[in-house]
Order: sequence, then structure tokens, then C-alpha cells
Amino acid sequence: SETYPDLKRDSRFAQITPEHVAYFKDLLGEAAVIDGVTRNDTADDIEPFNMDWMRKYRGHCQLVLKPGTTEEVSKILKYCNDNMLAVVPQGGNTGLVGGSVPVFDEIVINMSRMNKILDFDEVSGTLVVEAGCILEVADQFLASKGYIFPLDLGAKGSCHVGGNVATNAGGLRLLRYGSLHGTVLGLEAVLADGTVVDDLCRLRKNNTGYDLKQLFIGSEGTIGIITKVSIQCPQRSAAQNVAFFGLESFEKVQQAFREAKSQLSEILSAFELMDEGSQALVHQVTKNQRPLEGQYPFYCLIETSGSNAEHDSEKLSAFLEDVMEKGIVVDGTLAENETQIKSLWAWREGIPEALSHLGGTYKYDVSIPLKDLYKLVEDTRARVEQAGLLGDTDEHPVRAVVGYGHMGDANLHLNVSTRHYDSRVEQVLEPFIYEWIAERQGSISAEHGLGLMKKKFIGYSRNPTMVGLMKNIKNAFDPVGF
Ligand code: FAD
Ligand code: 2HG
Ligand code: ZN
Repeated sequence: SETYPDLKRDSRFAQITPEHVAYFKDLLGEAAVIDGVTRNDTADDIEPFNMDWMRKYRGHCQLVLKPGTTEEVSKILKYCNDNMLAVVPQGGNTGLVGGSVPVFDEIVINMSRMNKILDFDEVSGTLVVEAGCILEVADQFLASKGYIFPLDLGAKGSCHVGGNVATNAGGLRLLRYGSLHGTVLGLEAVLADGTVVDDLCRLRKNNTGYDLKQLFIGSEGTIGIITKVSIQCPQRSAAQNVAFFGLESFEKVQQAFREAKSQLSEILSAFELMDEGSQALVHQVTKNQRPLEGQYPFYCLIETSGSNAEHDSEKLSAFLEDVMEKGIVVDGTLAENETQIKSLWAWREGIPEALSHLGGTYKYDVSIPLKDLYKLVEDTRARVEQAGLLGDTDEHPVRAVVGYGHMGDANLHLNVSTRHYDSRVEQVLEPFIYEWIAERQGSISAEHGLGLMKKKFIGYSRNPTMVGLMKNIKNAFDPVGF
């Protein structure tokens, strides 16, 4: 393909024929098939399924299938397996590593029609949904019952619960509610040969042999398509409070985190980090008034969730006063109502969206031992500068090198904001960043997955024995190797 000159389409896979298309239309109905093979549905109809959220990865599929039931997913996969047709599962297509769109002409199996909320137990808090249910829809349903989805992220309005489980998404409140490896109780999935794996367990405890569902969590569609998910949802807190503050150094950010854990303890529900560069870019795009008067190298956003608004707000104000007195924090503000809470969060949640309006973004989602977390941004910025790529004018492809992320989980998002994607930039960044991470025993993928972007770099975070075991698992679930 022109898009990926270094990659070659696997010649074992068949080309799609009109006969294949007829089978799928018969199975799903005309409306559930976007067909650029025989019906000449236009490129515009198919484009959204071929192009990723960052407009960085682009496939050339001609056929999109939208199954409505697990049985249909099973029949599609069995037929594709028997006829050597390659597929890619797709949820809300908000993934950031090039895993949700085809590389070549794979058939897209889009899960958006399987969007039902199937069951909710108001006593235990167990929710069962189809994989294509949009995260925000699930959370709004839970809000009406006094519960909350244990995952929240900026793409909530379009990502699917199935996509979240497939990527093991982390998000903004992992610090409080833990990872999906703990909250997902069960799932149903379809293997490449059409076998339905029914592990839709609703129990918190089930130590009967291997916990196979864990393999699907974070498997990015490589061993099967997730069709249903059951998940343990916590009580929604009656009160939410947010503080936003500025700090002079990353050393002080670490001290503030330590203080927040000790002073806010059980009510702390998020501790997020943003550098000045990221906030300047959000300001450039949104033109919103900055939360603080002055500018600081770092900002943190703290959220508390508890049962008593007054008590929590007192605690948060006392915390802010204390860290300012101790000289850890220079200036800060507290949200006083729902609108202010939302607008403070927008300075953090809105970073990826704001950057997407400025051109291309090279994104590195990494875990690093906390003490070195921000050093990666500084070292990368120096390297890009040294290569002569960073600057204010159009001749320089790189506008800014910024860092932000989930401080509470030692998860940094290093973003290199460019005027346009440029291979010179990529060459300066990779494998430099992966080597830097490996030297410090970090992870090259904290919460977004490998996708096409990092597949070839897995060796920086996993040793050959582990990669070998992963290959064996893949082979056991999908011997034909789609
Ligand atoms: P897609 O993008 O459609 O797919 C992602 C991967 O999962 C692909 O490999 C795909 O093949 C596979 N897949 C999708 N559905 C299924 C299924 N049913 N069965 C099997 N495989 C499937 N991620 C975080 O972890 N934390 C964040 O805070 C966060 N914030 C984000 C903010 C923005 C603005 C954006 C655009 C993305 C963000 N992401 C974040 C990245 C992204 O991973 C998540 O948005 C989400 O988990 C992807 O879900 P999706 O339904 O869009 O999946
Ligand atoms: C976030 O935390 C997401 O905002 C996206 O994980 C990070 O775009 C990114 O690099
Ligand atoms: Zn994130």
C-alpha cells in the first residue's frame, strides 16, 4: 500500500468477491452493510471507517459489516475464517494507536448496532451491556440508578464499552476505581472460527481454573470479538469537588501528590497533571479564560468524590491552604459548582481534542517510575530542538513538545504537536523514546495498547519469553492467524 510502504499485505488472505458480499447481505440485511465492492457506496460512506481519530492511520477497506447479534458476529467470523477473509473489529474508532482501522483491505466489523443495556442489578451494582454500548450512555443510565461506570475518559461520547475492554482503557479515575482487569466480571466473545465463548459471569469471585476473560481485556481484538460485558459499578458519590493549581517544578508536583494522598485519602478520585505547553495550546484553540492568573510550568487537577459536599469541600480547601503555606503550590482555585467543575476538567480532558485542531500529533502513552516521569518530555524537547525541527514558523514541523497525564498512575502522555505529519519528526522520536523508556523499566504502552503503531516495538517492554507465550495464546485462540 502507498500508506505503509514498509508493510506487505499477507497474500494468504483472499480478495473480497461479489459472492462474499451477497452472503453478508443475506445474513445482515442491506442496511447493515456498507458496500464499496458491488453497490458502489461512495468513498465518503466508507472513509469514516478507514480513517482513525488522529487522521494518522488510513486503511483501504471496501466493506463494513454491522452485526446486530452475537449469532451474526459468529456467522461472519466463521465465514471469514473459512474463506480466508481478513477482518478488523471496530468500536467507536477513538483508539490512538492505529488498531481500529484496517491496514490494507480488511473487512471492518463495526459493533455500533450492538448497543443495548441488557441488565442491571440495583443491589449489587452489576451492569451487563452489549459491546457497542457507548460509554457515556452506560454512565448516564447508571447515574439514573445512583451508580457510576468505573471508567471515565475524554472520548466517552463515542467510545464503546467493548472497545474500552478490548484496549483495557485506563482513564481519569483509575486511581479510585482500579483497572478493568478488576472491575470486569465477565464477558462474551466470539473467536475467529465463530465459537462463542460465554464467560458472562456476574460474580465477584470465581476461582474455578484460569480466568480466561482477562486475556480478552487489553487484547485489542487479536483473539476474538467481545460481544457482551458484565461489569461491577460503584455507588455514584453524592459530592464532587475539583481543585486546579499551579506549581513551579515537577519535584513540587510529586510533593503535592504525596500530600493529596495523605490529606484527602479516601475521597481522592483523580490526580491529573498538565504542563504549561499543553495548557497554552488548549488556550490557543479554545480562547477560554485560563483558570489561574499567572502561568506556571505545571498544573494539577485534583478531584474528590465523597458522600458529603460540605465536608469534602472543607477538606479540599484545607489541603490547598496547607500546600500553599508549605510552598508546594503557588496558586490554586476551587470549583464552586457543576459548571465550574466542568470547565476546570476541560483544561485537562480537552487537551487531545484541542491538539487535533492544530495539525498532526505524535502521541506516546507511557508508564515511567514517577520520579523520572517528566524528564522524558524535557529530553524529547531537547532532541527535537537539536534536530532543528521545533519552532514558531511554518518551516518547522513541530509546534510544541508537551506532557500531561494521569499522575496518580505514573502514566505520562507525551504529545509532539506538529503542523503536519512528517517522517523526519518520527525518525527523531522513534526508537529514541522507546529506548529511553526501556532503560528505566517503563512501559511503552500504559493504557492505549500497541495497535499498528507499537506492534514492532513490543520488545522494548516485554522479553522474548513473554512475547513467545503471547504468540502461543494467539495461536490457540486463532490458529488461522487473522
Ligand atoms: P476502537 O478505537 O474502535 O478500537 C480500539 C481497539 O479495540 C482496536 O484494536 C479494535 O480492533 C479493538 N476493538 C474495538 N471493539 C472491539 C470489540 N468489541 N471486540 C474486540 N476488539 C475490539 N484511552 C485511555 O485508556 N484513557 C484515556 O483517558 C483516553 N482518553 C481518550 C481521549 C480521547 C479524546 C480519545 C480520542 C481517545 C482516548 N483514549 C483513552 C483512547 C481509546 O483507547 C479509548 O478511547 C477507547 O478505549 C477506545 O474505544 P473504542 O470503542 O473507540 O475502540
Ligand atoms: C488522555 O488521557 C488520553 O487524555 C489521550 O489518554 C492522551 O492523546 C493522548 O495522548
Ligand atoms: Zn490517558
